[in-house]
Amino acid sequence: MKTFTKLAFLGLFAATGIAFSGAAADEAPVKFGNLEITSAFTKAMLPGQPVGGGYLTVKNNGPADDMLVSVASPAAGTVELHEMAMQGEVMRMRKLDTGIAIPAGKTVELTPGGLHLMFMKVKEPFKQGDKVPVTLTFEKAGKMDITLPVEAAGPGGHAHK
Ligand SMILES: [Cu+2]
Repeated sequence: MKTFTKLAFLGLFAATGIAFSGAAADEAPVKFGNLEITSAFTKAMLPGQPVGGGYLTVKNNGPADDMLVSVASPAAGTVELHEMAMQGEVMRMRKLDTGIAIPAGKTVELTPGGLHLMFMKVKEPFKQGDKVPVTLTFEKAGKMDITLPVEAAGPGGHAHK
């Protein structure tokens, strides 16, 4: 039903010549064992900007806790797991060395202003419309490959100085 609707829309857009641009949130969840990934995206970077944030939602449908322990991407020298949090009156980010817990039965969101992936030493600034390949390593589920569509630069991201 959902597929049919989507196809019908695509047909309509094709017929009327309107460009179709899919939002990340509309893309089907990527399932991997008991884990389900949705809303994965990153943002376009300014020229010369060497770092950028990555965002996604992980749902753990299984009976056991898991943990996102590391992330890698051929598009970045390193990828760290970060958290934005208020320290007194200043918003700071913190590197999470042990990883991000994905408790059994819970959904964990990595979003602008909160938990996020941090792409460091990026070779080519991400451009809107690109897809960034990422390998997520979970403590129990193991390695999982996904792609993050690059959305327009804009508010909600964060820049490092
Ligand atoms: Cu960060």
